[in-house]
Amino acid sequence: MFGHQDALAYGIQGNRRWVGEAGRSDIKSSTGQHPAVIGYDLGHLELDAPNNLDGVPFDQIRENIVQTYLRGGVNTISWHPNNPLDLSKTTWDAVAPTIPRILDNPADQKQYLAILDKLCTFFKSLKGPDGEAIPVLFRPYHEHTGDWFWWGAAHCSPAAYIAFWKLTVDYFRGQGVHNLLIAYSTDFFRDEAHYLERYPGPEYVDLLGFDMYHRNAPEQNSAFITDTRRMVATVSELGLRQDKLWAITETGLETLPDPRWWSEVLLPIVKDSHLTYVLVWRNGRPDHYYAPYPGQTSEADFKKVVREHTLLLEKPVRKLRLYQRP
Ligand code: BMA
Repeated sequence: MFGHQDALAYGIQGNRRWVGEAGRSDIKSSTGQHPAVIGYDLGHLELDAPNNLDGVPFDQIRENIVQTYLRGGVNTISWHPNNPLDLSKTTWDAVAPTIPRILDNPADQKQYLAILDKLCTFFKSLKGPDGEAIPVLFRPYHEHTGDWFWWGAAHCSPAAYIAFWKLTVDYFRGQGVHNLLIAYSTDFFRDEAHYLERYPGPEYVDLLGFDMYHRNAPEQNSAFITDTRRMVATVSELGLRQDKLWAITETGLETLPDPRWWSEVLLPIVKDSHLTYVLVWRNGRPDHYYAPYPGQTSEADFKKVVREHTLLLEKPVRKLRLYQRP
């Protein structure tokens, strides 16, 4: 399946943005259908803000999750939270030692769990027309092999990260949140041991993923393809062994200057990989986007790959009837 972050929230139109138009997505404008997988982010829900960190109203996120579920698409949620112990610090501010404090200090832990309560309320509010809970793929504390988020590798030990993950997932379960599939999603990793260094175990994860961006095209094309294929092989071997799904949870080439990026870079990576999905990041601004839109340089190539290969948009996925509605 092909996924796009914030696909329904905004996009690019020439050198401008469009924002919040019901039923619109850049992929649909190009191909006639939405992506099969839609990504959302809950960053700033912890602040009780009306909009997420990229300006998308939470009410609109909820509505788009419901509508996507009804159309037969798949919803995945990431979270770029501010620091739970100092909400004035962003997701990118290193405030050591946040995780050890949450684990060891009861007052700090209480403060953290109060933030998780806000997510519980949001997850429980995802209901279909018959009151049924809508399943979503939740991907917390991602890219943790990197150091740029407060939960990154430089800011806590592997044991602390694992304990923190278990605390979080156990808390959701304890609060009766049962509509989550959980994605474990590193950034770049060297090998299986590195991938598994902070893995909380098969009881706490449903999907094995990683984020990997293509930078410095075209010089880095073959290195990107080789590295990413190697990482796909690792998660697919592990997925088969542990009976988990696997996916490329974020990727893309910013502003897509290569007219054949889809067929010549992405396709060699995803072909025959049995990945559940590959998601490209958001079409945030004319200088920060990862999916084609009408008139974009790589649009024709994207359409060709969708037409000729097994990169699925929403319509064929809808026919699979992934969800059995009661
Ligand atoms: C990053 C960028 C930021 C954004 C963040 C969370 O990769 O797109 O502009 O705020 O993701 O969506």
